[in-house]
Amino acid sequence: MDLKNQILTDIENASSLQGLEDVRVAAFGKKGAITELMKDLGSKTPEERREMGAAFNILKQELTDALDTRKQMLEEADLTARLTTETLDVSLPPRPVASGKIHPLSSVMDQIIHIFGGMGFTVAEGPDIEEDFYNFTALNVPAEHPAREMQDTFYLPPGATEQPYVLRTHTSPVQIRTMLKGEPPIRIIAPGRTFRSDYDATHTPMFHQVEGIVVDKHTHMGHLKGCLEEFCRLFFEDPALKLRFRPSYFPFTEPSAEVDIQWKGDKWLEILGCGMVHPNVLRNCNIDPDVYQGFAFGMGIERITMLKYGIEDLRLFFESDLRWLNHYGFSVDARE
Ligand code: 2NL
Repeated sequence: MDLKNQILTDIENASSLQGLEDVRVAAFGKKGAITELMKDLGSKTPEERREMGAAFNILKQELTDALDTRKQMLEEADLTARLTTETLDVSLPPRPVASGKIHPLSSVMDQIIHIFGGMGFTVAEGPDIEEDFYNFTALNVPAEHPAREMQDTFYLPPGATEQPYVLRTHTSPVQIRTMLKGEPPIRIIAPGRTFRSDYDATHTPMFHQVEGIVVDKHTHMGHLKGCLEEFCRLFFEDPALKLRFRPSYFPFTEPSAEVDIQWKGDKWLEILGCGMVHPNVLRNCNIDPDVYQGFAFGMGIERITMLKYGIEDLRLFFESDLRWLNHYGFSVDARE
């Protein structure tokens, strides 16, 4: 009993978790006082063993409970001490760490939104999976047009509806939806993913586009030229950049043009397509072409990203190669 009281006193007096652990080891460790007593049990008669064994179990339980109680108390005291002394300055800047990079396409998308935002455009979005109507029919693309061919367009397996679903081949359907929903004046850009069944050195089945549209009562070709010239000069960071408008054809614009920029003095490079919104497209969106006119344009984001940053291989955009991303990616801080 002396031993028991001694241990209980030691437990009570332990002032730290380590001190308490020392008391436990002194009692229950390999060479502990209680362990040694238990060893003696082997030399006793069976009756003595039974009696003493039962007493030991009670003793053991009592000491274990005392140890647990004291341990909990010391842990709580420890925590309270830490909470009152330790402080954390949440206003400190983060330590510089090796951080991730912004993908060049993400950066260019942000730049495009920023530039057109400055001209009063807002961003519109729509689904990647589109109805044939929004992707082709409303855009004045005739039923027999080659763009609708299975080889070029990803058609989804036919479902319960008559309308076939497609992966949008351009972001124009976003603009169709915007026109059907609202009233002019309209001034939006539609950046996003687009899909075409094509894969070689200059085509990937998924790519990015930004289209834009302006519809108002007196919108004309001069607005189109001024807007695109402003965009190209800001995007390529050259206030004297020369543009060339070449006549072209799209089913959804009339007249249509392709725009080239003068590159490194002598070369002309095509960078976008544009035109005045075809009256049929306006009509399909319940806009009266005798009252309203619009201009629209579309460009490939991969292409202008490659031009601006001298990226040679299109396919590497989508390989998720960390060395490539580290080289061409943008630091979060340096991002526009
Ligand atoms: C290109 C050419 C273009 C449009 C896209 C458009 C959209 C509506 C109405 C009329 Cl809703 N036009 N979009 C117009 C001309 C050209 O894209 O080369 N894209 C990569």
